[in-house]
Amino acid sequence: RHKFWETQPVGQFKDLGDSSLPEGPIEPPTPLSEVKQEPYNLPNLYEWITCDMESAEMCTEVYNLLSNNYVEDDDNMFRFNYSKEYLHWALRPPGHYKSWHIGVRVKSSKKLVAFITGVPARIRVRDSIVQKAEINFLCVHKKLRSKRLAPVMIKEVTRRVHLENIWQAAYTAGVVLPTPISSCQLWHRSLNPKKLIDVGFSRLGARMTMSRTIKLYKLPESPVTPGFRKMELHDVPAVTRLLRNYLLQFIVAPDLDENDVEHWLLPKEDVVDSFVVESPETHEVTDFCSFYTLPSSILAHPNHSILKAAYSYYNVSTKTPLLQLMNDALIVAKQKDYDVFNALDVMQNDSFLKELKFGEGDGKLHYYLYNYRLKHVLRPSQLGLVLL
Ligand code: NHW
Ligand code: EN5
Repeated sequence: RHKFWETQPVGQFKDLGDSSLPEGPIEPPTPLSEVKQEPYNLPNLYEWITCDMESAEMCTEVYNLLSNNYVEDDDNMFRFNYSKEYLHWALRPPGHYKSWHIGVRVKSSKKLVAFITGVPARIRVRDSIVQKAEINFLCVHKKLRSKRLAPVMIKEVTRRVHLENIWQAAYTAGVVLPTPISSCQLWHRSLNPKKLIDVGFSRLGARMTMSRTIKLYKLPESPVTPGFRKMELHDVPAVTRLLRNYLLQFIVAPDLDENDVEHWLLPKEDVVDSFVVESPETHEVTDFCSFYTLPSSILAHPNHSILKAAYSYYNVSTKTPLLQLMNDALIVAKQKDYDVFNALDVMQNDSFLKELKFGEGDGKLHYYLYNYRLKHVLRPSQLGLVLL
């Protein structure tokens, strides 16, 4: 069934429910001298490149490949359109390796036709901190699909991760592979219902008119929580403390230090937005919320070409009820002209999704670990990790 994945150190379907298998790494690390030193072979027409994401030209080539060939919904109506600024941010966290930004070109024309990336990160699984790569942006040009290029790309990124003495990875996908550590549901909160309906992202509910729908999703003009403001550089220590403490309750979560928080959560225009609640009395930071910006191209619509979507990222409430904090996040997203606010049912998100009028989407997101076995599949609420 899975000719490639059956050969890899990942949980296999046949082992699901076999709790005699130990939790932890599936294979031990090998000495670095035993890691293959040369790249895997590509079909003869193609060559490997390492993508210098500092170069504006390279960034544009990657952007063009992804904006034309990356993930679409089941009905091919929308395609993710990660911006160049977003890619630059996503691929250059503290300690990133240029060698993990991998492209494939056609030798003759130099055209970029495939891509895969890794970035380093630490993850906590129960009590163990594990160094890992987060793998993302696997993409093969539409005209080169089903030629078994993806397994070569995956083996090559694995090799380059191994060369840095890292032996685990995490990734998410909309498709089911051997085997998810958790399967999450995507939820959507309409901010601009008229446009969403016009472009086919959502439908007018039964017995609903457009004006009743617009009224249903109406939000206040500005956040209601006193002390709600944009996160600033001097908030990094407080946000790191809040977040580290909050994430302890989940079985799988990132292990973030102040450098990570500065990179991943300090606001970057049209890439990541973060807000804190600073108590007007004590000036303590008590709560935090964030979302990232991932527009989608609207394929084949006469009047609209871009859907502006915010994706819930990390949120921590200690004083402000989570429901109110997330309502304020919806309000600022609406102020900033997003069309829709998306969220997974991970962490404590279940507690606000229905009340804040999110609806279930038609897409799922499956989470995976490479070379790390868990005894049981996790409920989304046991997962404290959001990948880009
Ligand atoms: S998920 C988004 C992936 N990208 C897209 O969906 C974009 C549109 N699609 C494409 O570009 C986020 C192609 O369809 C792709 C497959 C390239 C997806 N993950 O070349 P073949 C990520 O980036 C398996 C993993 O003929 P293709 C996460 C498939 O099951 N495997 O197919 C990436 C089959 O194997 P099997 C996937 O359609 C995580 C084989 O590929 C997959 O031309 C990567 C078929 O290959 C997916 N999303 O190209 C893993 N989709 O065994 C990282 C298909 O079933 C692992 N396949 O026969 C960790 C590595 C690091 C370890 C470090 C220690
Ligand atoms: C790697 N980091 O399927 C990520 N999107 O629901 C790669 N559906 O937008 C993997 N089909 O339900 C990503 N509208 C996996 C996701 C791939 C993209 C995807 C889904 C997620 C999506 C929309 C549009 C569907 C169009 C037809 C959807 C309904 C919204 C409605 C709003 C009002 C209340 C009810 C729900």
